[in-house]
Amino acid sequence: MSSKVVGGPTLEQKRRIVTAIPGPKSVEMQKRRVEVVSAGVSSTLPVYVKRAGGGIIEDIDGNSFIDLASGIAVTTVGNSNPRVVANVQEAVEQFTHTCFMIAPYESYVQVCEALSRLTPGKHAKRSALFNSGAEALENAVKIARYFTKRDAVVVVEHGYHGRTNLTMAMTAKNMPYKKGFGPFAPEIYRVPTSYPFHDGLTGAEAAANAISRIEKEVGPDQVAAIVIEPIQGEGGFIVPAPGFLSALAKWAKENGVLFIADEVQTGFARTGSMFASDHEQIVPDLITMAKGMGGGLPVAAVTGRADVMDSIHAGGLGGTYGGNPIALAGALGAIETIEKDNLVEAAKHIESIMIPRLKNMAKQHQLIGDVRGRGAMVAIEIVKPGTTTPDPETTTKIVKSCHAEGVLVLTAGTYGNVLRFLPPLVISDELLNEGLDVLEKAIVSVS
Ligand code: PLZ
Repeated sequence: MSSKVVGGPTLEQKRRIVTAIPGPKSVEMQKRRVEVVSAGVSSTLPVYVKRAGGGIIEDIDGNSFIDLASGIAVTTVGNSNPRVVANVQEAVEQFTHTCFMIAPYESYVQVCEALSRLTPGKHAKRSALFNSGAEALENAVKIARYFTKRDAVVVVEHGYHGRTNLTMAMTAKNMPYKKGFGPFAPEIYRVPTSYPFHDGLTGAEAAANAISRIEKEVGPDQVAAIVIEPIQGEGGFIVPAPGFLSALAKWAKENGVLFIADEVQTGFARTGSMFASDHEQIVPDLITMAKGMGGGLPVAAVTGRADVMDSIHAGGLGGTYGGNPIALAGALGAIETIEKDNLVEAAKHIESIMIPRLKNMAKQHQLIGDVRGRGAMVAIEIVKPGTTTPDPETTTKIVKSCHAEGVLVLTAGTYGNVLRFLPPLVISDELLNEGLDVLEKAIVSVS
């Protein structure tokens, strides 16, 4: 990589398609890739990235895409954000690794201080740092089981929590996450969620269904924790009906069950508040975080009640790389940017542009069954016109058309019919609107 190549905010903020997608250089690269990279690892848009920043990703053929994905809700502060870059450069020259379990360093403490301050609730908290979302979930479950001396873990329909053995068991969807990869970890119980577009229930009704299932089929005194995404991500950007989460949290408290909010995708300003739990004044016992936390570097955390987190014997939590100093330098840059540049407001602003425009499109195009989301975590559900029947084929067509026109969008959902938008919070209004123009054209072309 040439040292002259700069991405980040200096990258021209302009969509530009100069070749077929993928372009000839990416096609060449793809030929090399299939000879060495496992076929089990796939890419949504097989254009090879040269640089990225702001709301743009530029590929090796010179095409520039509007980024409505943020590497799956990771580059919330923008790619190569200046504070992230400066912190990482400084840290990498000081030391690359000592292992916090061997010889500790300040950035780990600083990040945990920030997590205590930013996560919901004013109670005493402690944190432990890890490398990935799935690893944070694994540890949250370990901690909950240890503290409660109970085994059962309750998750919900359409939930996503990762690809390790335990988190595959916690994840709902078979393809592509689970098929053939079992047997899965035991003592995971899946109960109904709140999915207003499909179940038509109030939050209280949906919670009553879930709680009844737990009480009848699992037994409250067997349950260590309920683990739930406050807005379900991979499952289709499902915003639960108001009151659903708070009813579950209340039931958990009354039954000695820990309420664990998986904020891996929703955390760090993404939804127009620092954490999605804040929208319903939920104070989880434990929170799992990753993605947006690191500004693009791999770092994850579990933060929670001090009595729970400190119940673990010394040495019970850890890992060689957990809280790696380079990743933490990135995290400190990302957190500082979110706070100083008020990215919570930026996410609300993105919502104020996207939701009305998408609702307007839904009025004109019956294949948009639902428009939902909060902040810069927004989605539309594609259905057979006038019904709630999922239409994954049309969804794929829309996505392909957007990609060919230089707009990177992702799908989600158990039925593969949700188009989701996760722009970096630093995207300009112009690029965001242009991305939506391209989307609208794609929808018209398949209507
Ligand atoms: N919990 C809520 O969204 C990761 C998965 C992409 P890791 N979501 C993106 C894919 O296909 O693997 C996620 C999440 C929630 C946990 C995770 C897992 O986080 O960092 O991917 O392990």
